[in-house]
Amino acid sequence: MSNTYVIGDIHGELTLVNALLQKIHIDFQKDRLIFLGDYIDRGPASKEVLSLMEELQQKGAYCLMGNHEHIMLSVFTHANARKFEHWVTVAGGRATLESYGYSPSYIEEHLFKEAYTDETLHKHLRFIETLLPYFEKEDTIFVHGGVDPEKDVKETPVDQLLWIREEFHLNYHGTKTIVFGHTPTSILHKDKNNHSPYFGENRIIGIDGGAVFGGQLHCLVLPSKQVISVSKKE
Ligand SMILES: [Mn+2]
Repeated sequence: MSNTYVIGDIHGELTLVNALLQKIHIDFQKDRLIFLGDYIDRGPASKEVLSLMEELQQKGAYCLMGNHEHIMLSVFTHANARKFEHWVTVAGGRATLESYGYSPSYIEEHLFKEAYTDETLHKHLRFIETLLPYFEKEDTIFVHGGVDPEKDVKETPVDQLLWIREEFHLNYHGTKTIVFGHTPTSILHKDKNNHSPYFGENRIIGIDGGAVFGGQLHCLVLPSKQVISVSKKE
């Protein structure tokens, strides 16, 4: 029997993802491992998490793109100082830059992309370019944010796949199950203390347990729908 293991938003929490991977026993010969994106920003070890993703991708894991990887790629690709500053000061990019060895004061004084030439960082940007916007199976779609309820996933702009929230949560009515991250499940449960995966009646499964905000990091196992979780409180 082969399993599909799906892991949600990591956001630099290397210790948590390592603890979670230790709890599951993946046989890359027959099992499938899927990461839903948001490896970076806010948490302490974005660089290390990206290195781990590269390593696991080489072993056969599917690493999808999150909106945070999309932001990082775009602020390093396009010359827009305001966007760079927004990533660093609002979107959690500061923690990502720190993980590559830049000090808080250096970052404060250098809010533009040209100041960051670290080799590993640029290698990771090339890795981020290879991330898939979604992964579709016969009966399930895996995606960071969600799908446009009125469009075929293949025709949906990447921006929407990575950013969509309520419009998808409330109106999705397709036949395929959608497994997604991006929106902390406490929001979907409307209960700030409930970080467990959200199984919607409209075949949507949200698994971002908000680990970086003190919630949980989940691994959803398919087809059983078993959930394996870790948190910082353990
Ligand atoms: Mn996220």
